[in-house]
Amino acid sequence: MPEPMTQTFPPAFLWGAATSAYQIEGAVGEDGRTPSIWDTFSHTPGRTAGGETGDVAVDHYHRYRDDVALMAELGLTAYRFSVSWSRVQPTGRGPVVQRGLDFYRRLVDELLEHGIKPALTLYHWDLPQELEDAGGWPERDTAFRFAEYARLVGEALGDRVEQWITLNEPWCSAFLGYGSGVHAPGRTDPAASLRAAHHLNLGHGLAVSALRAAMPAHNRIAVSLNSSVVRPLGQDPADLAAVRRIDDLANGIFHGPMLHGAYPETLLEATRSVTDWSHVLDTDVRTINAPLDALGLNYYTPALVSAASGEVKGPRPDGHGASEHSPWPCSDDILFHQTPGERTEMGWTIDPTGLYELIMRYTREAPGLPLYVTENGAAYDDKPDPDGRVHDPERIAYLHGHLSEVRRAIADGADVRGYYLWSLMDNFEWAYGYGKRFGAVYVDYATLERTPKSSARWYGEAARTGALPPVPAA
Ligand code: PNW
Repeated sequence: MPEPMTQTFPPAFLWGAATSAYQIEGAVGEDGRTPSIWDTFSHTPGRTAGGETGDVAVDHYHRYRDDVALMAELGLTAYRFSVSWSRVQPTGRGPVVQRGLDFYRRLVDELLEHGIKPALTLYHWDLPQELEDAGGWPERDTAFRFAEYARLVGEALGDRVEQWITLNEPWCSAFLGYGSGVHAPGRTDPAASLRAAHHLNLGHGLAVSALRAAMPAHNRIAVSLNSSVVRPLGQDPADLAAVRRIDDLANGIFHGPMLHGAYPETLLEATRSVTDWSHVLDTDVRTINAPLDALGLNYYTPALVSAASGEVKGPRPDGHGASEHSPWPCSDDILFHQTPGERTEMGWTIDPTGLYELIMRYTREAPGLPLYVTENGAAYDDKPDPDGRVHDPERIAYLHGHLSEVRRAIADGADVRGYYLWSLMDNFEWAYGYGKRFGAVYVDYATLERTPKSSARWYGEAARTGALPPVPAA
């Protein structure tokens, strides 16, 4: 049977957009906020493209009302944002700064008034610098600090935010932050990256329990993982073993303890040369295994790997930025390849079936757990036309392709409750600075004026009708 012309979604499906605090807020020195590791990192020469920082970003801290009004005008029904830890608890410990918390209360109230469901991420990579100075995520205490911060935010906003996300992409925090060093804090120590991963897990588990105690029982708690789709270049056993290793390091290291109550044995074995895992205490995995109400999947592109036949040195094309240090501990015998096909400005291959595979995998591995696509999107070199409009047919095609796969997964039995496109508007793309535009809304960085791209209109129509509009001819 041919595909029906209109692809409809369940009536309660959430049509959202996502952002994160450091990427959009600016106002880094206001209302008591202190530096996070991303302030320090972006102000360190050579760390970000052109030395760009989030000092002003897109000034969302001052423009949030207009931004919420724009979301409502477009027709979005959900918005995923993150809280800046050092705005709320500047030293990473001790009492809250009320002015910092108030910003998020105002933002949430504004969203609710416009009928937009907030989804709050507690940690999107901006650790208070003071906690990094005390050792950061490789230190066990950071997990306890995170749980306390989670409790404070839960107590303050649990009455108005129902959807909570503990961590965003702990893989990036651990392995780009402490392994390859392309993200803050820029450390390059494989053993520290593995300890960081465990303490992020532990912080997540402790935070889930802290939130449960601090909030109304009907609130839902999730985590957002950049779960990778890892494919073998060939079919020989060495390539399949390479897939296994990278799958353990990308996925199993988080969803093992979170969803199945154990780290994969193969992961522990493969990393023995850098850690004996003695930082994992007996009861930790039980703590991390705290029941969740939903799982967030962030998806951009699949990975394609093979066993290396010779010695490999230097940066490798794994799409994780340029560094001589690999984010993958104990994996110098594995090669990353470019998946064939069209790519976005990030150099990431467009592969919507990967999203289907990912959703179906978690449908099998975490039966009964509702799924959300908490990030998916593409960077393109968008420019306004002479008339000021911004046409981005590539992004519409990207969104259409991926949303079609979400719908196919739902038709095949997956319980996907919503989709958050990355990102609402152009913003600070971490080490790449402002050069990579992921927004559905264009931002003119000279004036900070916002202009919805044609993809924002297209997506808004999908949100309003619950079905994918046709893709305009390019
Ligand atoms: C995610 N990688 O980042 C983040 O959650 C967003 O803040 C970010 O803007 C977005 O995706 C686009 O990059 C990632 O190297 C950064 O695999 C790097 C990787 C994955 C996700």
